[in-house]
Amino acid sequence: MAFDLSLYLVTDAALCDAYGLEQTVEAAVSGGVTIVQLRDKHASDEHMTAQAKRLKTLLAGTGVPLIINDRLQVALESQADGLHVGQSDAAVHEARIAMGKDAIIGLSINTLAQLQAAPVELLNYVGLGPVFATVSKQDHAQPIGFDGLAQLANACPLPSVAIGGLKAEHAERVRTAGAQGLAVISAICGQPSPYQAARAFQAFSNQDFSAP
Ligand code: TZP
Ligand code: MG
Repeated sequence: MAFDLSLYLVTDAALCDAYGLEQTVEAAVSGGVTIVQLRDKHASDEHMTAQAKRLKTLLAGTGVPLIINDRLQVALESQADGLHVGQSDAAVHEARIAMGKDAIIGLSINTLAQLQAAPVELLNYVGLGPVFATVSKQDHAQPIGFDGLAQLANACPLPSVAIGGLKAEHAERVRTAGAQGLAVISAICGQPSPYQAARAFQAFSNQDFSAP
């Protein structure tokens, strides 16, 4: 499946609770989100698989892929479009073999050494960050700032998406640093209007929002 990293929504169960997970995703996609990652550090595989199946149905026909954070079994059972793994998560090799050549597989990267060690031939994109410190991820790695982002994005042979404390007003600087898009949790999840929150990212970008 073709994918566009321009505005990458990562869900958070607690933050999405008020508005509803499916309602948040639906509104955010109407507002311009181009790719969705279901992320839940606490749910059982069964619960997450059921949610993933509902999101798959909701996203059908929109061209917006569904990526699962960490859980290969959930991705397989829900027939999600891809999997995103962190440095200490399931092996990329295993995921590629299990999910096949068309799956979208992404890896989180925080340092140049991690980028150099990444199996880029098995990946479709990388997540670079955190750009800023954030309360949305416990024990996140050292923030890299826009300079670190630029260094990693420019050294990276794959499309990249920046993450960590990003808001609409950062869209321009992220693109200037060389990343294809912004990944966000709290700038959309838990906002009074996830639709307006997603739209705000386009207002801050005076360029075409799609990946080059
Ligand atoms: N990985 C690095 S930072 C982060 C993740 C999942 C959380 C991003 O959340 P927010 O609210 O957009 O800062
Ligand atoms: Mg992880």
